[in-house]
Amino acid sequence: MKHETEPKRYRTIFLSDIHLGTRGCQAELLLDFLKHNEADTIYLIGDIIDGWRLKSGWYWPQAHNDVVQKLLRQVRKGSRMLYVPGNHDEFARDFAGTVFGGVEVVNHAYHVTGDGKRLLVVHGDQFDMVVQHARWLAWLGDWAYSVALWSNIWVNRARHAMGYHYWSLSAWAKLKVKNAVNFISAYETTLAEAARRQQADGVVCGHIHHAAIREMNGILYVNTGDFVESCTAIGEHPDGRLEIIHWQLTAEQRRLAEAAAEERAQAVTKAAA
Ligand SMILES: [Mn+2]
Repeated sequence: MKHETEPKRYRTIFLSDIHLGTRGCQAELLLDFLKHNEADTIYLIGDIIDGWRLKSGWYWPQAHNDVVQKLLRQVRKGSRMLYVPGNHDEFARDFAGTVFGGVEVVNHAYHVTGDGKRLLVVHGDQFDMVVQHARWLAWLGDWAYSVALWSNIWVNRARHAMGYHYWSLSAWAKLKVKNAVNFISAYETTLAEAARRQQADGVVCGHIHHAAIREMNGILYVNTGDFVESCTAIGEHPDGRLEIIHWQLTAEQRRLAEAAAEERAQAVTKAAA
């Protein structure tokens, strides 16, 4: 793997969808990543700890502790860390506006890049409903769009309260829609549109476990990917240039990741049935 060298220093690192507390989490690879990469600012963009999965059975090996310790060590060493919760760690949304061990918890953030671009930072699950009803909402306009955003949160809170798993449109669409590309592109369009509505130059999000950096009608769309299936992060260089960082999986790790993804897909099918 990587050689023992000084860690690489980025202006910013964006990470999401780590899913600590699940067997799918690539904690060892993430530890390796954190050992070799540092940043002035680190954004944790949701689904960092999988509270949904932990509720149905405690799984917390030492490596998952080590990830938390390693992240907090970066804070002690002077990194600014912002935690933007997602749907799997939505318990943390109740703590938005507070600071825990030097980590700022916020529901969304705006990041200004080295070259002055203003980027909306948000996990992205809030837009599942919008993706699903994109055509109607475009026709009905801003009001319906806002209602859909809110109702998605409440629909899932209600499902949670009744003991259902979070109903994930992304996972559902990946299963039901033969052409997952359609779903991904609808999600990307929706998130870029959300950034435009906020007068931002772009968006950095996660949620669909699909890393990307692309320009869409003048809006920059950035997705961090995940540390379950693809093991990717986004790094920002001092001049504002963004790159997808791929941290390699071994064959065995890939096998485990695929098994975990399959298990997750089955859980979603059950929940959606
Ligand atoms: Mn998510």
